[in-house]
Amino acid sequence: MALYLITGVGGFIGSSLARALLARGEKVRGVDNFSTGKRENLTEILDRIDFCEADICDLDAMQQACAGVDFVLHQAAIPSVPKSVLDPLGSNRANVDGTVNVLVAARDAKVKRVVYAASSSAYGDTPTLPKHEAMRPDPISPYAVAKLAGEHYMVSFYRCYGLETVCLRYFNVFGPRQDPSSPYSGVLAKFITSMLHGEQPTIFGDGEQSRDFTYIDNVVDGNLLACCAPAARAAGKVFNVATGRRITLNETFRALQALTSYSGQPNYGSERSGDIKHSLADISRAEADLGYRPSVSFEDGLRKTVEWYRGE
Ligand code: UD2
Repeated sequence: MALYLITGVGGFIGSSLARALLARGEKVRGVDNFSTGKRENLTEILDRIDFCEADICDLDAMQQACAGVDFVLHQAAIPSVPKSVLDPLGSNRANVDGTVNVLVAARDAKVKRVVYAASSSAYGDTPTLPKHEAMRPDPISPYAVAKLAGEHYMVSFYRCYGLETVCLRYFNVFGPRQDPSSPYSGVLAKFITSMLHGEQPTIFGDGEQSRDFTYIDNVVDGNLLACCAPAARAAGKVFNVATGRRITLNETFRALQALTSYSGQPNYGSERSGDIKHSLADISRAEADLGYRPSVSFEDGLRKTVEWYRGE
């Protein structure tokens, strides 16, 4: 049994990781400042995790949180392209300063490995598809820059201090518990909840932008594999975690029409600043070095997610 620290444990991804680890009989400690995470996500597991309400920018709190920890799953972030365009300083503070704090605390506590929630946004709008890890990053939004800076810090802490770090570039994660309520929420959480309520969703742009939408269970698998992969294959490296298929927002809307019985049409608004047009991952590196395989397809994940929001 190992002790895992999850930063951002109240978030959609962090709380899913906590559930999966508890189900495997592992010990979980978690921190969250509830800036984007939610207490409700922890309701039925709070008595089984060692939880501390703390900000990752608080170095003392991170040092306490890292004491005795084997693995850190660093998920805490302000995860939004448009929010970072409005508030680049806030994005930098949480996503860069916070990450360096976590790394310093993990290094000093002699944690075995840190797995970091990196972002597909690092690739930017380069025309080459699929995106593979050897490509030169070309971030557009402040969020993408901050997430990429976090990756570089991860690699730097491996090179300079020998702290084993693994960066997982998540591609548009979706699934149960993703918060639909903020204007900055992920598109699928927003679309599903509005369509289930009979409300018209808004597509920013022409809807022909595409994403490699990745169901949460695949991301959980990626994290668990990243913790146990041999250091020679994983430490100091960056991996795409995705499905390896892309779908446009227009296609997604039609798939959701069938699943939610929404009969209206989308409202088309103006394109969002900082957005990228197409995103698709090459997942061969994660397959080869981590033994990663996406176990849940986009269609199955979408169905499970709709069922969850419907309360089934
Ligand atoms: C980026 C990253 C993703 C993750 C995420 C964190 C890319 C390709 N992906 O996601 O991996 O790090 O940031 O937030 O950079 N949209 C609508 N209507 C809405 C909401 C969104 O049309 O009501 C559009 C939006 O303009 C975009 C697409 O849907 O074209 C996806 O938007 P998103 O905010 O769900 O995720 P994205 O791609 O910014």
